Amino acid sequence: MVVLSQPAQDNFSFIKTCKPTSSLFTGIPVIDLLHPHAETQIVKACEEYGFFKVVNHGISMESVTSLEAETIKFFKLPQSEKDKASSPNPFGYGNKRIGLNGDVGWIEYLLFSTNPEIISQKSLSSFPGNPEFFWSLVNDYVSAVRNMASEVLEMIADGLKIGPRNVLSRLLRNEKSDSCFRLNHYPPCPELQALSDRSLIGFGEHTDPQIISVGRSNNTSGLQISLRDGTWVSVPPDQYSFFINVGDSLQVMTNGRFRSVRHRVLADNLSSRVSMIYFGGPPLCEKIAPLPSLMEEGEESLYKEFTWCEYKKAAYKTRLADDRLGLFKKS
Ligand code: GA4
Repeated sequence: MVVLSQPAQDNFSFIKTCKPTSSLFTGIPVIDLLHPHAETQIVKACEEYGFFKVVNHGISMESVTSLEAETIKFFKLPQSEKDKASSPNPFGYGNKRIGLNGDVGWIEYLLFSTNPEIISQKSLSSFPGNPEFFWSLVNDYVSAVRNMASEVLEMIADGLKIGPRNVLSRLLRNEKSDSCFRLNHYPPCPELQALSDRSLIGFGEHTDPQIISVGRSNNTSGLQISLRDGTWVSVPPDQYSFFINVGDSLQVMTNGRFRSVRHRVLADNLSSRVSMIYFGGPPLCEKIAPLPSLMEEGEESLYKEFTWCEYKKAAYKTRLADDRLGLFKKS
């Protein structure tokens, strides 16, 4: 069990709580990427849950464990040191505040853009410890995960029987891909358990705006997804696998066939949760619209036309739990 120190300010009265669910959901689709019918299984999982776990993913655990170890070291630093990593507007170190519109959670995190044009040298030079080493671990990890996510998107194109095979993956592989990466630390909160029988919300419910997200965590539970009927279920942790979720943009590109999954994270009472998530997004100027090859004859787009830049701009004006796609639905 990893137990890191608490973030500086330990007043949690302004952070939302919910009833803890102790049982873990056993129905999460598990996709073996080497299985001969993996493509069909992935499409089914994206339609039903917008979420699945991948095994036999080909990513070396070495890059995962080294990055996790450095991340834990970072979050163990004194608050004053962590604050040097620049504040999250939106990239940098953040503590409890999420986004720009008043959302809070029982979390501290590092949020980076993977777009080399956006990574400012300033935030890197003020980063405590050995920023070059940290950055090289992040880069190695992100390129491995981006590769795997691109392969999954190619399998999705195969499963949907549309071409070209890179119709989706080209967006992530594009050097202008506007993707980001976050390292999260959800400290344990034993005081709250002593006071009541509630769980603190680490990261409130939301959908991811991008195309596809690839996450993993240490062996601590907390991630929950919302099923089609609105029930929240807890995802069993698995530190050796990756969890993939469909983002809003992929829901639009499949004209609603795939589901951008609502999810949230609850803080654990006793152990620290450390997670790393890559959010694969398209280039800023990319038009987000249903793939023509997927549309049936006479089928109309459910959404108004927009570029990723327009969607992102609108998303950053919303609160975490808002229905962002609702803003772009045709009436
Ligand atoms: C949700 C998915 C990613 O974590 C993220 C988040 C971003 C942020 O933390 O700055 C947002 C959130 C996320 C969606 C709505 C806006 C923007 C916080 C928020 C309230 C990095 C992203 O791309 O969108």
